[in-house]
Amino acid sequence: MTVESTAARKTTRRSAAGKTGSTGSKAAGTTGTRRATAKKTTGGSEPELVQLLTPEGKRVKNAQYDPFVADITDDELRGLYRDMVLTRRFDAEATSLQRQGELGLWASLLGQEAAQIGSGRATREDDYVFPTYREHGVAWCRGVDPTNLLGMFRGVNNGGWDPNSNNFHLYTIVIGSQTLHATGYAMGVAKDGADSAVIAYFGDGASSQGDVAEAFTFSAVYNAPVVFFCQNNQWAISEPTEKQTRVPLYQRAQGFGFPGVRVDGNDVLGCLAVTKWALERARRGEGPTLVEAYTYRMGAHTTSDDPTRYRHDDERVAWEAKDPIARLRSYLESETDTNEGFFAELEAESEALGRRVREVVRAMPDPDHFAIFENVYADGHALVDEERAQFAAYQASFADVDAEEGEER
Ligand SMILES: Cc1ncc(C[n+]2csc(CCOP(=O)(O)OP(=O)(O)O)c2C)c(N)n1
Ligand SMILES: [Mg+2]
Repeated sequence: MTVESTAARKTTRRSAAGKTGSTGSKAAGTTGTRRATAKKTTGGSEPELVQLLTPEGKRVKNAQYDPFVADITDDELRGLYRDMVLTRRFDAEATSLQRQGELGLWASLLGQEAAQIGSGRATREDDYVFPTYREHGVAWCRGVDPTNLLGMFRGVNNGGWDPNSNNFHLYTIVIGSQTLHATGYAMGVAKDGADSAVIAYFGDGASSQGDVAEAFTFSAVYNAPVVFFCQNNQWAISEPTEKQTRVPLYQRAQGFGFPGVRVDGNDVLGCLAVTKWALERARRGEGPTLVEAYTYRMGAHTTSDDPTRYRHDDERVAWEAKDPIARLRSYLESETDTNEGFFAELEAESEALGRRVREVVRAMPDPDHFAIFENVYADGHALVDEERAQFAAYQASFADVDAEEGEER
């Protein structure tokens, strides 16, 4: 039995006895009712976690998933490390840019680098990816220039890249809806007779959405070649996972008739292997898979959020010991011939990336203020015309003020 499941059972006993335990809901400052503290293991079997690399950087054998990473070279391992370091650096830069007023908002992926790089590197060029708004690491793997991710967060465009150039769909803010887009796309892939696969990213919170349940049903009955990659980062803004489910999320798949697996989301090798396995099942026509990457959102939900209002810092500190980048570094240092020069060069490359991101963002041109009205209906609409006129009058009111100020001077 895992430590986690032991703790969960103890808490279940405590809450069944009518006492409040140290649960997520208590940490959130709400009263711990029996209903709110119902544990996720109720009704499900004990959670199993696939892990190929421990937090200490030790390789663990796994008969089922080892074959999917058996031929990985030391150079490729260094490549995964580089991906994670550069993604984290880019993410930190974007957070700073928001604090400097250069971006309106940013959703950090801090802590989720292994889940995203492992799964992203498992995809093939002809696969199609449907992300949420936090998949900066997956975008990196798909070859989307990171600066293209920033236009929407700066408010100067509605996306910033052509989805079909990299088979990486635009970021989706409507929680869970991309799982349906992915399912429909995957059904189309199957009809075309192609052997590519589709992967849909979503979060633990999104798992409660009707769209996700519909996507599970449709993909199962149509045997669609889609992988549902759920990053369980333990929080949906301020809601803990306990408020989303009574069983470990990966076990939900069973009820829909396809396999589910929980992988250590901070283990890049594990995520790579499990996602490759799931994508290959899809390619062989064996239908959907649910992968639950068990990870942690180390930062705030977005730059508009303050997690100190609803979670204890000791939780974050505990997850820091499972850092995805540190564990691969330990492995590289102890098990491969990776030298200090590699890490030093990567540091310089990170700095250069940060500089480029700053420069590109600051140089992004402001959009035409009226463009938004042109992207609503193909043939125009009376209401949009009315709103355009109202906005034009509003803009003109500033021209009057400017003129008056000019006269005073
Ligand atoms: C349909 C819908 N409902 C509510 C929201 C507001 N919202 C934005 S993010 C979020 C939480 C999502 O949590 P999760 O799925 O766990 O993803 P995470 O942000 O943790 O990556 C919510 C409720 C939304 N964007 N769309
Ligand atoms: Mg979440």
